[in-house]
Amino acid sequence: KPHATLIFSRHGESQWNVDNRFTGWVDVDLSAKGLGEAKSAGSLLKSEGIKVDMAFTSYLKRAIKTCDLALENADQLFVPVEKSWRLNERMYGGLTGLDKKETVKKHGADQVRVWRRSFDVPPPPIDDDSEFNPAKEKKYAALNKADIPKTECLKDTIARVMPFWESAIAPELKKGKTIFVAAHGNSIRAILKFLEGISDDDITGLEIPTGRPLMYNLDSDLKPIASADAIAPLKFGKYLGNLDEIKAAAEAVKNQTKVAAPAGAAAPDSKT
Ligand code: DG2
Repeated sequence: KPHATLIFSRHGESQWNVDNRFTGWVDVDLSAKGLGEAKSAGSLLKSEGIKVDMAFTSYLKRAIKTCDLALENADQLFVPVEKSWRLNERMYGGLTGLDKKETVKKHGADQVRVWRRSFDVPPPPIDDDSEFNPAKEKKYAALNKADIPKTECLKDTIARVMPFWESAIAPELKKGKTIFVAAHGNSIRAILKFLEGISDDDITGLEIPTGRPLMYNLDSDLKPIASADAIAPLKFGKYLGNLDEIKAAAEAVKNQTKVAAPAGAAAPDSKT
C-alpha cells in the first residue's frame, strides 16, 4: 500500500488555449470545453474511488475553477484548498499574449522551440508598461517585487515552485495524505522533473494535456512507485482515463506551434 497519493491536473482548456496565445500569468478563463474537462477530471477521481484530503492550486482562475469543478464532481467540495502564486504558470515574458503560430512565422520554429521548451533559455522579458505585466496586479501586491517574474524559463519556474513543494505540499504527503494539485502545463512540468528525476534534456519532450488527472503513488520517502502504464518520458505517473486520448491530447499541445511548410518547401522538421 502506498504511503501517500498525489494527483495532478493541468486546468481544463482555457480561452487562450483555444486562441493559441502564450498565456503565462494572464488570468484567462476556462473555455466551455475546459469546464467540461475539469468536471470529467472530477468524475474520474470519483470513479477511481480517490478520496482527496487536501488540494493546492495557483492564483489563476483557470486552475482555481478546475480545482473546484473537479472536487465538486468528485463530490468532495469540502476539502481544504490552498492557493499559491508559486503554482502559477511559467511567466512567458515578452511572448505573453502573442499567437503561437504567428510567433513561429516571425522568429522561426527553432527559436520558438527554445523559448517554449528549452530548460534554461527564457523568452525576452515583458515590457514594464505591458498590459500583461503582473507587477501591476493587486493580487500580487503582497509579494516582494523581486519575486514577480518578468520572464521565466523552466529552470526559473522550478526555482519558484519548489520552495512551495518543500514547505507546503511535501509535508502533507509525509503525513500520508492524498493531495490534488490543479495547476498549469509548466508548473506541473517543474514538479514532475523533480519527482520523476527527468533530465534537463528529456524534460523538453514532456507535454501535459489539459484536464487529465495524473496520479502518483508515493512511498514514505515520497519516492514515486513505478507504474506499468506510464507514458514516456514519465516512468511513474499514471494518467486516469483513456490513454490513447491522453497521448493524442499531449501531441496536440506539442503541435500548437506547428506551422505548415509553404508549398514546395522541404518537409517540415518532425520535431517542430
Ligand atoms: C500555457 C502553456 O499555459 O503553454 O502559458 O500559454 O497551462 O496555463 O495553459 P497553461 C501558456 P505552452 O508552454 O504549452 O506553450
